Amino acid sequence: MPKAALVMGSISDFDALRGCIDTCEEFGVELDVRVISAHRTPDAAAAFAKGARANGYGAIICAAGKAAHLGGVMAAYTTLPVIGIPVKSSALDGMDALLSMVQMPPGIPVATVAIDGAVNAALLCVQILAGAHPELVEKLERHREKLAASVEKADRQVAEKLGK
Ligand code: RP5
Repeated sequence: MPKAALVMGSISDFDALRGCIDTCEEFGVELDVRVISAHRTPDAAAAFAKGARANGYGAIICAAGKAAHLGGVMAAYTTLPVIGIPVKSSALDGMDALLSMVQMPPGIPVATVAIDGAVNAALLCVQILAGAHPELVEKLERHREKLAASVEKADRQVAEKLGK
């Protein structure tokens, strides 16, 4: 079974991450969900990242707010792909977390999604895992078809509203 980790910096991030958890479940990805802080439990963050590949994860999703260093710290300790979710948990509405995550120095990338972009983080994770788990490719294609169908439905609804 494809397996990934979702690590958040604080339990206060949890509600913003529901979409990530639900989407991974929808695709049949085993997701281990943890709270580990780059600042408050730095040794645990390093140990988790160092052991992640041996523990069977295909990617690590890191969610954090404010000075969001969790993704960068995890990425420094593993060659697994790290996906960052900047969480809107500050007076700066998540811009601080976005810039902390996305502005990584060359050599240590963090694939950063939008502020509170939990669903896209999960989809990107599934796309990465699909490289080693081809059964996910078909699920991704069906998901895209559903997206297209919902846009086409909305298009018809707008036409009806306008009496066309
Ligand atoms: C970050 O600081 C966490 O990811 C969270 O978004 C933010 C605030 O944490 P708490 O003070 O609510 O624990 O490290």
